[in-house]
Amino acid sequence: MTITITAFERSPDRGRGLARDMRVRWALEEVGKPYDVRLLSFAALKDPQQLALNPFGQIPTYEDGDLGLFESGAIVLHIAERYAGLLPDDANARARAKAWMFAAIGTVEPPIVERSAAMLVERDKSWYAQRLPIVEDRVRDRLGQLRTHLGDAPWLDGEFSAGDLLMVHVLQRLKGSGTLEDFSTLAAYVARAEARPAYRRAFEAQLAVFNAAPSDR
Ligand code: GTB
Repeated sequence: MTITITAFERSPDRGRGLARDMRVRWALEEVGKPYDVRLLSFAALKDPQQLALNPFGQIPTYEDGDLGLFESGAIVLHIAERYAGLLPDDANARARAKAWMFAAIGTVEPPIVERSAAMLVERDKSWYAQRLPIVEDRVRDRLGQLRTHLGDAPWLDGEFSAGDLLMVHVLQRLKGSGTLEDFSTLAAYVARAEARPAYRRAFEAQLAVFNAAPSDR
């Protein structure tokens, strides 16, 4: 039975690989598992069949035989636990890699998403000029702490792991804003991950979907 994941039929990120199916594609490429993709419109995300897989009506979902999963972090963790290549064998190193997965999603991603959301929906609000620097500072605090931890190391804890995969995907949302670029070691960390063949394959696959979508551009 082939693994099936879901993704946008036309991603709002315009093929930049920022939607969360990219994490799952990348993880599957890292462990060498082929997968099918069911492409969905925004409306189809709310179909009963899709809500049975993800009650929040979002991509990505993951199906493998009897197993249906949602939440990109849980899906990447499942892939990393089931197939070799994304978690170390040593029990303590494995636990630390999982801590980095949670840190990416639970500690670093929230201020980055808050910043994106503020820029998207609060730009015309009276408080925007006051609020944006506050939100931006929260992001920069986290990036500074991450930079201190990373130091000169290539990855967060030894070999590349699922923790790096999620952290890099979280950081990518800041690319081109100037914020990530101000933290040159983190920008280099992201670039190092993007050079991985598995990342390239996943990126090209999601880009091909966007390029094939009917255009209203
Ligand atoms: N916590 C969930 C997870 O990690 O799986 C969050 C999943 C999620 O946010 N999915 C979004 C979705 O399905 C797509 S990825 N939204 C449709 C809906 O809620 O109706 C989020 C996303 C969208 C667009 C960009 N972008 O344009 O840059 C980046 C990220």
